[in-house]
Amino acid sequence: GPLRVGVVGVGVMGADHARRLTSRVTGAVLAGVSDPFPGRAGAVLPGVRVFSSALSLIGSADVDAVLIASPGAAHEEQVLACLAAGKWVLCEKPLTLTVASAQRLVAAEAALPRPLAQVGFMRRFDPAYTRLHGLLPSLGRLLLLHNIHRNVSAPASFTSEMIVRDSLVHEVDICRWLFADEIASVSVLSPAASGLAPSGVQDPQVAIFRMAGGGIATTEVFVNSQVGYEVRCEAVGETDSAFVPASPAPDFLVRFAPAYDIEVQAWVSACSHGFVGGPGLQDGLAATAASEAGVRSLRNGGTPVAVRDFS
Ligand code: ISE
Repeated sequence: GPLRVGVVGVGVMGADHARRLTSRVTGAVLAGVSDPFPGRAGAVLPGVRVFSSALSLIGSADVDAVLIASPGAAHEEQVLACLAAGKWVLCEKPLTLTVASAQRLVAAEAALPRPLAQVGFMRRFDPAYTRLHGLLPSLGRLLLLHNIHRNVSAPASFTSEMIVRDSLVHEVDICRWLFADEIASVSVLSPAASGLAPSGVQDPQVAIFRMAGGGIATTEVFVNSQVGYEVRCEAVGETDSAFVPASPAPDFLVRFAPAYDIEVQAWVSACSHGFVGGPGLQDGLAATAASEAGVRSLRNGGTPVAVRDFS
């Protein structure tokens, strides 16, 4: 029968995934949802089954696979519960907020007969990014990446640190993937803050990643840009360049709808065939290590901070 998927956390992202699972994804059914706010859970879709907690959903005999869309701080306990129960899991980014926490997940999965977890770095599934990845061999050795990542606005609760951990983390993963290399050090600079960002929030930020092999990636991340949801990526090689154009969208749910659809469909299909593909816990750990360095750099006036190497 179809893969029975439970969704943990139905904020903006989890609610979108719940709708995706019931409408556009084939081979899966939505087995139920959980959320700390039960009213929000029940309101996601008519007739949806609401579990009283994340752990009761994960432990349910009616759930084969779990899509975790709770905040990052809740992920460790929930992913560990999935691994202990032998459930497939797709965990939204950021995997965890600390390296130690991500390492516990990697260790728990390594003790299992096979990997069960995928991390929600959906840009790897976006058609424009996939195309750029495919063009890389024709650009000569990759030297530089230039990224722009703008949101119209962020919730008032979105701190300077979250700009690194929740937003910039996408470029962290994309740079590791496109360079096929690890990030050696991170600098996060704070230009003059926009007066339209909440007071005290360093927005925009400019990040510089030095790759272990010598490449460099620059990223502007500006989450209260007012302008639109704009994500671009230009790759500069020795002989040619290519880019992911900014395709105008109001927000990430719209801009990356195809990426989320392809990601979740690929996950469902893989689990149904007994494996997980896509970015895994090791990628989540590497991203958390880079974010940790980024947060430290941000606090230290943009000085480069070395990234712990777990490759
Ligand atoms: C959000 O969590 C995302 O993942 C989006 O892709 C990103 O653009 C946004 O800045 C984050 O808050």
